[in-house]
Amino acid sequence: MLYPQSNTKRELIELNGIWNFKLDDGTGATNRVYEQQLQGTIPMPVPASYNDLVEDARVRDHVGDVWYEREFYVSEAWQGKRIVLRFGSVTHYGKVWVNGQEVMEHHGGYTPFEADIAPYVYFDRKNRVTVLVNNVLDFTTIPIGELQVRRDSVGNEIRKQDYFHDFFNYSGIHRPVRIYTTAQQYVKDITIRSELRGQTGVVQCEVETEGSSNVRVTILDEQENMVAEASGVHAVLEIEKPTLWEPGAAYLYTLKAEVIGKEGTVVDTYSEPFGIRTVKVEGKQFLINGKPFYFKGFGKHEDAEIHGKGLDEALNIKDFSLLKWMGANSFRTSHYPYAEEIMRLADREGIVVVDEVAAVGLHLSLGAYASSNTRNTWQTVQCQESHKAAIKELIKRDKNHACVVMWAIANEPAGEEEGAYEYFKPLADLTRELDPTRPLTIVNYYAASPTTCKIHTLSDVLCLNRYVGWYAFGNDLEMAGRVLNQELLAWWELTGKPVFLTEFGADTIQGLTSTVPLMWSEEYQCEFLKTYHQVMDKLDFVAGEHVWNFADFATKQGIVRVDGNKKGVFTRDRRPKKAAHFLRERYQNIKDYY
Ligand code: BDP
Repeated sequence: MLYPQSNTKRELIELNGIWNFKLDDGTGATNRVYEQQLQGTIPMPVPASYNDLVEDARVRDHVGDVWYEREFYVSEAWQGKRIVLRFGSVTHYGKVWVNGQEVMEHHGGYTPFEADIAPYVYFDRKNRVTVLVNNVLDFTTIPIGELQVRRDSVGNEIRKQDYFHDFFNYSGIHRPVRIYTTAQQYVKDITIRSELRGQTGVVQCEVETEGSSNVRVTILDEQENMVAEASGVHAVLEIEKPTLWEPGAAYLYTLKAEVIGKEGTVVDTYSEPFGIRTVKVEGKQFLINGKPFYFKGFGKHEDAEIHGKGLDEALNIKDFSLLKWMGANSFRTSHYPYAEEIMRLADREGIVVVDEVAAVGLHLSLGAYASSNTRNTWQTVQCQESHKAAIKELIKRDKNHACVVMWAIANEPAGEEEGAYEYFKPLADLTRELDPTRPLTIVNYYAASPTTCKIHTLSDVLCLNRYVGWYAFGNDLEMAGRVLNQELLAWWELTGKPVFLTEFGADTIQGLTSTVPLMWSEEYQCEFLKTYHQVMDKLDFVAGEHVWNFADFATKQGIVRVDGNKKGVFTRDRRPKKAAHFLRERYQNIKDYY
């Protein structure tokens, strides 16, 4: 799925801005409200989550359908072209009508979808696009959730959305909405894989086209000099002594694919940036360009005041600036695919990314998030098909990003429960088949220990989330250090694979300080991190560390969360806690390659 672009053959317009919005009362779809202009709407920005934008708990906590609508024009000059309407993401389900006619629907809240709307648009008057957005999570969706339905004293139905992950269920049209045009013969998709043979960069390129398979492929360097060219939909191009994409020193080539029509003229063109770099797991090391790379950074969230999970390019630039200020070189897209704009920024800024699908909460017996009746996760969920679709869509979207060095196909699933292997084996096989060039991981929860975990053989890197010193042995960091050390050694002895601490952190209230490290204080967060550092620094099979979390973030309400999760090293408005300064000292002194 190519990112939309405008160029000499393609035009693009943005449909971002203020849309009409209303909550659905449960009857909208059956009453076919999309056939007319919506009545009784309020203004709502796109992209954004709607939850925090109206001073009404019914909006914030709405469960079910909502409606978005706006008008748009298409140029007369577009007649005869494909006119593609594309949503960067709609969380978690979207159905779209143009001028009252259904054009597409999509399940899954974090990947793009599009359709050619040319048959439905008017060229001589205004058009109307109507979107139904639904935020219900159940055991068939990714992530999973459970709908609780009860009646109040007067018999009205009350729906509550329960879910098993620790971030707020923000909903809405979260990413840009665009229309772009192409000719009828066009570039559908491009897959680029690069490797190094001696001093030569070998770039394999597959171009999927519609209408004509007469394709010219050229590679341009950053100065736009042509460095290689070929023709055909399967091309192998060579670049002598290429400049590699390196962490902290990104270099992006551009692959330009041109579709040649009958008369020998170019009918469509698409330019895809890509980097030349290799990744490989070898013994205890994670190699980028053949050198052992050490991950230092964070688990993040797409989360901010007011916007919720809506794309905010200013926030993203700020976050990348903070990552650099910290000396971090990487982050994980915990716990869902992030906006394409973020991935492009990471490519350009040389930040390494572990790319995660939204398979989070697949652990029905997990601590405070467990529902009252404990169930075997794998006998209860029915989401393997959606999970497969989520993996396919993620890889299709992100396969050409140099920044992506590993796929995380789930976060903290119940790896210790019967049925885990049977659930994950086909998913791991699928991931490897779709992308044999990158390692994969299933991020581990402590209950799936070296003695109980049934799925560690499926991961190339053992990514562990650990909270000893917080949820267990809180206020006993000495003991926490010992437990952690023992467990890491046990993993290494069992598997011989690199260990990557993908989460560890302590909730910390900014401004709560103490002379001795008391839990929740800024000092405790520093001491907690120090305990982990001391353990990891003695173990040469540890290939990385991502602190949980980069910044404080919103969660569902509950007795373990005071205004959200406070494990951020930065506050939600991106002010540094003491730990940011402490960690900065460390990260600045750890080299990307060791
Ligand atoms: C881990 C989860 C993460 C939570 C974190 C926490 O992966 O999403 O936010 O714990 O409890 O289990 O802070």
